[in-house]
Amino acid sequence: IIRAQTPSVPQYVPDSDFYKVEAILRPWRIPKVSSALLKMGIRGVTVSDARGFGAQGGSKERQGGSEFSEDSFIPKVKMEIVVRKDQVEDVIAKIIEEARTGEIGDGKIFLIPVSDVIRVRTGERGEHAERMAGGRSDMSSGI
Ligand code: AKG
Repeated sequence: IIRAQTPSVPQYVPDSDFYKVEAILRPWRIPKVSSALLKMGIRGVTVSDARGFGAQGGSKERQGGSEFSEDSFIPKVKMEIVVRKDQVEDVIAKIIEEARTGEIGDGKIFLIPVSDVIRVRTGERGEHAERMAGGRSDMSSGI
């Protein structure tokens, strides 16, 4: 019997085992986002101070005739998390839940396919390199 199946994992293009979730967020929301990710068992989060602007050109309100200037770059934090494909949607949903204010300037999330993950200490690759002690699999197995 062939049943219609709703894929639990969306068909990302291009397909990959791992993806980088790259989020440009409000700095003051970062503690909220990172502690929520930690609670879900996500380990391995990188943050960098960033400065940027989006469609508004860095201004809080659209102003006719206002020109872009370097001063318009607004402080943001770039958060980068590499996860398995099956974790992507949970991570994105959690970031939105914790980072969203509904106001202009909440930021953006990019999803980037990752060819491989290599742990520097051991040379492990792929699933072995991505997995971290204290991560989601350890939490669910009660370690
Ligand atoms: C933009 O430049 O598109 C903005 O969203 C500016 C507002 C902000 O980032 O606080």
